[in-house]
Amino acid sequence: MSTPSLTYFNGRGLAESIRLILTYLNIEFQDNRVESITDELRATLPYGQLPVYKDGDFTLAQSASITRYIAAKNNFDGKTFEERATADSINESLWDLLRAIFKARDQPEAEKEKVKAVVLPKFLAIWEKNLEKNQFVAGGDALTYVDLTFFGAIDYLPQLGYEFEGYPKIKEFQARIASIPQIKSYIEKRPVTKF
Ligand SMILES: N[C@@H](CCC(=O)N[C@@H](CS)C(=O)NCC(=O)O)C(=O)O
Repeated sequence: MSTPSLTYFNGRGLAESIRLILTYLNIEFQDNRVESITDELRATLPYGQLPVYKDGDFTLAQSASITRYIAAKNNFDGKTFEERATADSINESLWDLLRAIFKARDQPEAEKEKVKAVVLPKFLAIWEKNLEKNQFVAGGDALTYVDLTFFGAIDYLPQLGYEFEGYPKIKEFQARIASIPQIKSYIEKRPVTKF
């Protein structure tokens, strides 16, 4: 069996959650980090964009779909319909926040302040409440991929310029995931990137 490959730019962006899931699952993968999308590469991309995941003859684009594919293939997407749907729902909420943050990057300062003062606290409060009730983000009795995507997003916030305080359950969760041996070792070794 060939080693799967993940191709993205040299940054966390839309690919870090995929890297974290693969790392947690101890799946060896080629972490291809490109400077740009050459015409040759673009011709192989289903939507002309990155990330792209290749697993044998199977090529998959769209970051959230890649995470779900890897999770489903490795029984890491939840044990019940409800757990899987909750994982999916929270995963989407992470992207709602990250997309708002990415969009604000090219906007006037007031837009970034709005994300800081309104959008970010809204999501953090919801996720904090969830973790007051549940040990795992999707609510079951074991980790699922969304624990890793959630960790990836929370852990990314300071690099994106959004520090946060006052959410003890989220901080506790972040520390818990960061201490998982393979995640700890990955974080220690991963390249320091601009984005
Ligand atoms: N919905 C897609 C968005 C992919 C996307 O916007 N990729 C960007 C990088 S973050 C890209 O490839 N930009 C280069 C280009 O469009 O030429 C996903 O989640 O994978």
